[in-house]
Amino acid sequence: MKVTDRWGVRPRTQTLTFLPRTLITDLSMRLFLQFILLVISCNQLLAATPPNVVIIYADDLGWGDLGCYGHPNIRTPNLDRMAAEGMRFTEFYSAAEVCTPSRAALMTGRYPIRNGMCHDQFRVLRNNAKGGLPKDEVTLAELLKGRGYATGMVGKWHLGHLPEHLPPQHGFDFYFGMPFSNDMMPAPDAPKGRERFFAENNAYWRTPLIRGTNVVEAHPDQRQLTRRYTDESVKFIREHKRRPFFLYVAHSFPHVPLFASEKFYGKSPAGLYGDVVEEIDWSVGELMATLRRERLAEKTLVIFSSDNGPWLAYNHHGGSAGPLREGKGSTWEGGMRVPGIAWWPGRIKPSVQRQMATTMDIFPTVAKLAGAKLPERTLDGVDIAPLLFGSGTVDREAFFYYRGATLYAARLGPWKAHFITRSGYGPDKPAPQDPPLLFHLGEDLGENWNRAAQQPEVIAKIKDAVARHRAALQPAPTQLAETIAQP
Ligand SMILES: [Ca+2]
Repeated sequence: MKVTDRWGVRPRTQTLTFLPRTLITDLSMRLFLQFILLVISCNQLLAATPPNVVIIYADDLGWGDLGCYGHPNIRTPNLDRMAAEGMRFTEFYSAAEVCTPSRAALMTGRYPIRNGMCHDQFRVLRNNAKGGLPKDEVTLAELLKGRGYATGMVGKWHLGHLPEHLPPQHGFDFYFGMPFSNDMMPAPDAPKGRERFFAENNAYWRTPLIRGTNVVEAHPDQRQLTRRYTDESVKFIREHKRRPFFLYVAHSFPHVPLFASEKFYGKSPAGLYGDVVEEIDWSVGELMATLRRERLAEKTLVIFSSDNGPWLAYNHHGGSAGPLREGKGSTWEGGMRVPGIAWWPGRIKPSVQRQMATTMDIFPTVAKLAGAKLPERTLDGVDIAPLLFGSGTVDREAFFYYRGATLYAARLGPWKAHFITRSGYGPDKPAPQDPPLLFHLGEDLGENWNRAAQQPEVIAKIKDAVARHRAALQPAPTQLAETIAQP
């Protein structure tokens, strides 16, 4: 019998008495087909249902700090599993080299120069800053809230600490965390300088914990921070499992000063820095286990990344950018290329993604998945759904490396031109480069071999791209300079 005959609809007169085997086969096939149709329609329904979105953002975690990015001593089994089950990006970029501008870009999908969340001298919002993310910016939380999402944030905000700038004013229904970096309010009697950082003494630090817009603890025990952020995140997921939710978990670590809970302290072969990263890895594992337990895994896009590269100025308390040059604060690759992992079982295939992507891409990508209309303004991120779901490439002309409000470098395809160079935190002054230094990032990951003399036409193309970017750019007044009287 031909397959097509079997698949045909048989007359109802046929009964088990006459043709039992054929009919059983026929019934099985019909049931099988119905099952297939059900699976297809369920998949279509799932595809049409806005996914939950979880962004886990580490602070100052380097490109080379995870097992799945090649670190030999820091044990990160949960992030390694996330990478093995999802998509691990080799060329994932933060839009800035330090905290505040990086977070502004993540929340808005725009270079910080467009909303004033950068400054050449101050670099980040200080603990006496008056400014914050401008109210007329549209955050990812506001966008998703408008689509009926429950929105929660746990951890370090650093986009303005005054009540009018905190997460509840920017679309988050729930907030628990630190308003800025964990080193920004040292105790008055603490030792000065780096000794304070290496002392491993929680009494030296006073960055408060906030719930909603109220300070709930003035001197929290930072050794418990990662554990407490994890507990709050797990609780948020459980409480909102029946509707689409957006959860932004921004860990305070491995930004210095480093602290880990008793369970992790002194355990890593990589020292205290390893302890801290291994505790963050544990935290990721807890969130993933919660998603699985609550049967949310196939409805949830989880993205893990870091706000900038490792803070090399802190010696063994700083991380590693692996084969990349320099670290936090610089526009060399080590300052801005960071780990990037995307996970969504059933939608994202296990793979290594070698095309570039940036934290600014999350905004338009998630907006589309949620069926949200993009705000009418220039976005610098692009929809990376074709990369995530394997349907093609994305149309991205160039990537611009800003340090503060100044463009230092630009990347076009595999080529990167440095117009100004400077170490992240060294004493050196900005060094203009004319002609610019030119590196091929595919062949020369460490940016060691200047090819400018051989590739004048590549430099010309990059200069054109920079000129087009500048011509269309309207820098906003900075939010980072003005201060209040006292913190
Ligand atoms: Ca940072």
